[in-house]
Amino acid sequence: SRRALPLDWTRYWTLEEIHSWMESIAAENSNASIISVGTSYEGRNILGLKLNIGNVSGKKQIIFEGTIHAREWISGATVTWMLNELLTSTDPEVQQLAATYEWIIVPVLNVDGFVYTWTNDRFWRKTRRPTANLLCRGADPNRNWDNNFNRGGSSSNPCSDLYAGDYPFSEPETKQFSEFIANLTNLVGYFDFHAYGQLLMLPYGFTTEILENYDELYEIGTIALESLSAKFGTQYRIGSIANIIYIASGSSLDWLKYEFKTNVTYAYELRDQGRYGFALPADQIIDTAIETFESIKTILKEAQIR
Ligand code: ING
Ligand code: ZN
Repeated sequence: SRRALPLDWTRYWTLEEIHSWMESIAAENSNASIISVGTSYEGRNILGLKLNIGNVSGKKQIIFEGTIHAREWISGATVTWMLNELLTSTDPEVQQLAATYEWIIVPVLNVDGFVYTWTNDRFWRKTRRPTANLLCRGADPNRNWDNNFNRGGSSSNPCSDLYAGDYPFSEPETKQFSEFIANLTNLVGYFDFHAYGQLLMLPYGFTTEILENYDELYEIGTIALESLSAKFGTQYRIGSIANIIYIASGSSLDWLKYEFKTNVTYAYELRDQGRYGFALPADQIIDTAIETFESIKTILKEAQIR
């Protein structure tokens, strides 16, 4: 029996609501299908939605990764809003954008952690897999990727929020998502959503060195932040992870850039700047999503012409 579906973004949705909402989209829309990234440590499905208008093969693919960190609820809320916008917008520009790419959208990657933030600890960050320390569970899924693993900005202590994990890809969520990504044939863009701090971040986290197409991504990102702030005046800063926030090794963004050579790679620290932090009130979801989507539209417009 189908439950009543959430119809708006005036409150945060549970994992069940997010998943059943995606399932109903896939059931009602021939251009959308459910993708299963895999199964979490606690046995939950990690679900995403693939949107391919016209079901054209060979389209360039773009990933939105949401909620790799459990407590960053605005991440999944922003990602679901943007998915809905791509599906339902009447703006010809958005409709054209939606049709240009194949969208791979995973609102909640860290499903176990996310459920735990609803049931036990609103500020849980990590996965929920047991570690060598009986008292402490979970690895930081954004330090667990197989690229410069545990070489700065992470911890070997299982009780730390930055625990890199027992070994690279020790967590089923990161392992299966990386395998899913490695099987994609046309990936051109990767967007990763965190909170909070209002930053637009580029690779790398493991080094402060400026590499590959940093200058191009910086230039595009700077223009994108103008369209972001044009909506509601929200101010962001841009820079590489290691330079603008801190050294962080083993992240998904570094892996995508370094191992997978994805051209357009950005990570967001969404609203706010610390007033509410992870507990961003739900009445800011829609404006956060609107301004974020403005910046993404600009990035894809600018990146295409280069
Ligand atoms: N911030 C991110 C973190 O994992 C980040 C910053 C993003 C680092 C992308 C590396 C790559 O620490 C939060 N708030 O989680
Ligand atoms: Zn995060």
